Amino acid sequence: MFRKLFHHLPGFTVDQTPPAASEFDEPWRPVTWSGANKEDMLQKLRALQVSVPDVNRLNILLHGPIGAGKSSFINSVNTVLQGHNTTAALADSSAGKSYSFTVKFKYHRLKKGAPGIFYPFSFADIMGLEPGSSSGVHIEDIVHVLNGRIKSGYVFNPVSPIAEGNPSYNSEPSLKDRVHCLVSVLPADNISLISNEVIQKMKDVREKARNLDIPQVVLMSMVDKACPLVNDDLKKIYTSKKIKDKMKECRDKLGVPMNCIYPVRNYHEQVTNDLLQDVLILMPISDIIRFANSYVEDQVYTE
Ligand SMILES: Nc1nc2c(ncn2[C@@H]2O[C@H](COP(=O)(O)OP(=O)(O)OP(=O)(O)O)[C@@H](O)[C@H]2O)c(=O)[nH]1
Ligand SMILES: [Mg+2]
Repeated sequence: MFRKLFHHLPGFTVDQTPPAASEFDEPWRPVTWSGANKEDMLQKLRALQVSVPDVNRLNILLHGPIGAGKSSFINSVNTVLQGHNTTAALADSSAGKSYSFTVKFKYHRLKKGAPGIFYPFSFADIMGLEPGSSSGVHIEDIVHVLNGRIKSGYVFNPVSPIAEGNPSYNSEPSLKDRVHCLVSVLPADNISLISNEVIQKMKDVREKARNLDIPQVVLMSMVDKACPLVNDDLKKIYTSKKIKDKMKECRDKLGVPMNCIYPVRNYHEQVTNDLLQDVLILMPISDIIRFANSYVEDQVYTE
């Protein structure tokens, strides 16, 4: 306003710099948004066989703050694989919730065409990490899950971790019971609001997984909420500066390299599949499954 009024006066120079662009000219990570690429990724998943005969299924564990979109991601994987809307791991839409909806530990199997046939990988999400030591899931419980000591169906107790002797406690876990890839989920629209305590818990879990050599991936959900450009056109995911900034925030908070962070838009309102959304979800799934498979292979063949 001030500039507008006085810019004609001698000695008053107007800043001619154009406003910073919100987009890069070229995507900084290549994506092939075609139906053929989607089919190719789906075909590889359909053909997948676990490299180790004793491991019939790859176990993928998702962890992260309450409402980060963990259950929605599992539903999204199912939706992409089935080609239609599903509700395998119930997600909760109640606004502003401060408790976690997912309290039961369960690996969700993914149906593969014919009845009774499942993909050789499954996903579990762990009850949201909450600030304070007396709420949310205990770090000891997460470590038990990583080691395969907690059986499917266990309901987490926020007061105390599982005890030996509990019917859901597996005292002799083997490679097939362990977690084969750990996925940390952060919401793009809210990263800065996540408490340091929750971030520290996530880093602790990551460190425990690292000690067990478990491969790790970070998913950044809610990209549509974080960036209007991406909300309008998902193809702008790797040209949006906002999204790259949010990914850098994830990198700095968790201390992970950019190349293991994947932005996704979960299925949560739509009932029909969208090609762009499917491709963006299939990219991390393909890598997660590949990392998990090579982890079990390494555990057996390099010992
Ligand atoms: N716009 C948008 N909403 C999403 C996305 N992912 C999840 N949601 C919504 O966010 C809310 C929380 O998602 P959930 O999947 O229940 O989150 P969660 O991490 O499983 O939460 P807890 O089990 O409570 O720890 C739900 O209302 C979802 O519909 C996304 O990518 N974009
Ligand atoms: Mg959940």
